[in-house]
Amino acid sequence: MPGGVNSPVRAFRSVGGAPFFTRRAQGAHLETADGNSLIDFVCTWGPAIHGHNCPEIRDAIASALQNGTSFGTPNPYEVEMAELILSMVPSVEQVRMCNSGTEATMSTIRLARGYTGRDKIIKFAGCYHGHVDALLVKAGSGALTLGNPDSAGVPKAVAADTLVLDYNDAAGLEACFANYGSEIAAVIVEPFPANCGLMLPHPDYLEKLRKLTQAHGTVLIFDEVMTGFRIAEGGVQSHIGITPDLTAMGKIIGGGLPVGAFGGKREIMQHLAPVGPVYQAGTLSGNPLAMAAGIASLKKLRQEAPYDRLDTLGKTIRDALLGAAKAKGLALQVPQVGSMFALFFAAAPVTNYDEAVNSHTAHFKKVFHYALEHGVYLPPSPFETCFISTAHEGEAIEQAAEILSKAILSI
Ligand code: KE4
Repeated sequence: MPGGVNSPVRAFRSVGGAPFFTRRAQGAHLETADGNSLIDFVCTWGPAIHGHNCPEIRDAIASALQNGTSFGTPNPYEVEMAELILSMVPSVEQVRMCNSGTEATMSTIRLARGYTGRDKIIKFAGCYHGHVDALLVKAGSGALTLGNPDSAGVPKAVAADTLVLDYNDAAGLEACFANYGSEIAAVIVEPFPANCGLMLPHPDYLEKLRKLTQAHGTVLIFDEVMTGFRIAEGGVQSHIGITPDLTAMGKIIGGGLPVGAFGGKREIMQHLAPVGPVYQAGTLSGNPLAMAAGIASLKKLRQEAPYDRLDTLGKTIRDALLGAAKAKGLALQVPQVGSMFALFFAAAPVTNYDEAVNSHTAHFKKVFHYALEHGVYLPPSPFETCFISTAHEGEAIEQAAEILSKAILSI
């Protein structure tokens, strides 16, 4: 396996050192092949909101397994999943299941282009939407110049239809729409960007984005693969009261099994094959095991509504980190929303990609390794977001707060 991993971030290249291997996961902990137990703040990058090896999810998979692993036909599980998603995310009038967040975002882009007949799209520096060619693009020489590939293998011609703007730059947004408005098929955004640490919108920024897209007939896509069902039952869009046209989803809705989904306005979704001209497909889309796992996860969220509890856990960690940084005289920002938080060693809140990359990443690396040596696993990159599960409640969050405080003091 190239780099010994099946996904690059797992190789610890951003923090140095060699990754550990996990043999088992339970609740808030990973049990490593070296016999260590780690309090996990990666939560398999988001899905494990109920903690690892959640009994309800495990039992749901075991029960579905009695009926086989995959049918390749419509099945009751996918109908129940669709009904659950529609009941939890009001902006979603129709939904299509797929097998990863990447498939979900890729499909929303193609659907928006097919629906509008336009080619250009806008994304934002620092936002990650999976490894979609059209979205592995970095900013051109100027905000109004078309993008350049951000990965080998992405043709310039593909990148050329992607405009990359700065998140939170309302003026840049207005200028771009003034220049290209009628040519822009879609804007895709992580409403709370969580792939370059965690960033929050300036007041009215997302409202401005909604107004401009509405005015120009541009499809507004919220990539809620991470934030969906995590920030609130209805994701960021319900938390801030802004309705996108399409939403990309993933992670939590698979309960740890491979899954993605995208959905939104019926008028747009009706352009999808077999009803409309935009092709999209998948052998294992709506897979009964992944659906059973996701249904159990969503039902548990609906039943427990754990969001206030998760926010309390997030604030416990945030306050411990900020308290230690103050005692140490270190400039630290800990953006935190519910069960998501990040660490930026910076003097002021980080509100865009450039500010994120200019933060003091060497300090993060020291904190990462101190924490790991003392039994706490943070994401192995300063440009990721930490996740908390309900299983962290009690001893795990208290232990982690203490260890992370000591990690800051050890710098
Ligand atoms: P997947 O294709 O990895 O299921 O989802 C892609 C994706 C789409 N949109 C957002 C907002 C995402 O955060 C992701 C994937 N998240 C990363 C973590 N930053 C997954 C970890 C990894 O790549 O190994």
